[in-house]
Amino acid sequence: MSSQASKDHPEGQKPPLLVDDHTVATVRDSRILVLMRGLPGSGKTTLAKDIEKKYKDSCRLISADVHDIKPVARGASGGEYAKLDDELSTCFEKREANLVILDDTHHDRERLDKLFDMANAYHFSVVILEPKTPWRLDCAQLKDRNHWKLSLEELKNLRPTLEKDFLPLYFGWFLAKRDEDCLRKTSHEFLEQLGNLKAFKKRLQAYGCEDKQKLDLLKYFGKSPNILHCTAKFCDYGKVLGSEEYAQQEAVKKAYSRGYTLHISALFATPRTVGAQVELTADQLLIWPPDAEKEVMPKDILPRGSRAHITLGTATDVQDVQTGIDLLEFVKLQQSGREGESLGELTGTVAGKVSYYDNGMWLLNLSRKIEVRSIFSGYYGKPGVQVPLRGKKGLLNQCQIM
Ligand code: 2AM
Repeated sequence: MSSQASKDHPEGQKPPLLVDDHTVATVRDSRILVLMRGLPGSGKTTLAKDIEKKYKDSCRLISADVHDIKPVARGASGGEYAKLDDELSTCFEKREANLVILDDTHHDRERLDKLFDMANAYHFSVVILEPKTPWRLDCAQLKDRNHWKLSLEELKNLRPTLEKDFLPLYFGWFLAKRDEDCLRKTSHEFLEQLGNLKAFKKRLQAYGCEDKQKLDLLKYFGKSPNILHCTAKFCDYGKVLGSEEYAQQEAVKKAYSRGYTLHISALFATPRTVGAQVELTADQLLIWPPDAEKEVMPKDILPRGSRAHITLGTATDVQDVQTGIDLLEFVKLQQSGREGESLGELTGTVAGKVSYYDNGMWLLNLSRKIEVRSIFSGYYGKPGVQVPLRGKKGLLNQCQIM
């Protein structure tokens, strides 16, 4: 980092994707769109260039300044973004970089929505970064620092659109692309082996089939989240009570854009969902909301973190949120002393014992935990963006096994 930038962004305030080795390695295997956000002159460009320098060839920096787009308070008509958007979609389409940084004020909600849609379409997760410079909201100082020569009044008009944190639909750990591909493959393997298990074929009624019929579980769980993730806090863009307080927590702020390894101990399928059980580490529990289990099971006392999961697929008309509820049903049964009926073993990447818990609830206790790398961030786009569960053939199958 240049000495000026170092002064502007003291060590403790640099984002993890600049200073944390594990995060840097994870980012390199992810697809991420970084949106720089802040008033003109607040230090976005310095930070963006530092990130570009760190990631070199795997990174692409696209700047609104280069396209001569002046930041104005009212929603831009959009026309001035045509060239920049062309550059951005070409970059996504041609896979020119797996880390794309967009340097703009990003104060306009409509503009952001368009970018979230584009990121979704190309399976990029989004990280919003704001410079932490002491003058970032000080219009008097920004007046002399911004190269657009915006007046004090113009800056004051822009400020309200940028001083509040931008809350996502949910915060969570988003899997690195490479690890996501592996886990999708593992999930297919699980469903294929489970579907072929004699004991499963004998217990198909809960899945709306006659026993001994052939059920294609990959078809049954038709949809999967666009980017596999483990939700930490559902915020509904700030409408959920407590979401603002969650986002303000020091631990959450520190975690944002940081790389984490998630440990998967079991896979499960029910007539509604297929998912992976995640065992959170002490570090990860620091950003796990204390009421996460109570939110969906208010009457029960369940271990903290026991809802942590990755939705792998859902049956027709079932919402993703059901996966965590299904997982907690297993946890509740186990808490009451039910171990499940041991009905077989799976092999290969999904080696482990299969237990049956009635009502079509199957749990695979993995012999060896699966590790997947992820970045803690937010999902800011529209709800319900999904992809078909049956993915491309020939995905990598090299998940790291503990
Ligand atoms: P999931 O984490 O169980 O897969 C958008 O709906 C995302 O937020 C989904 O990933 C969903 O499920 C998660 N989510 C968590 N809590 C939710 C809630 N109370 N309502 C809706 N979705 C929720």
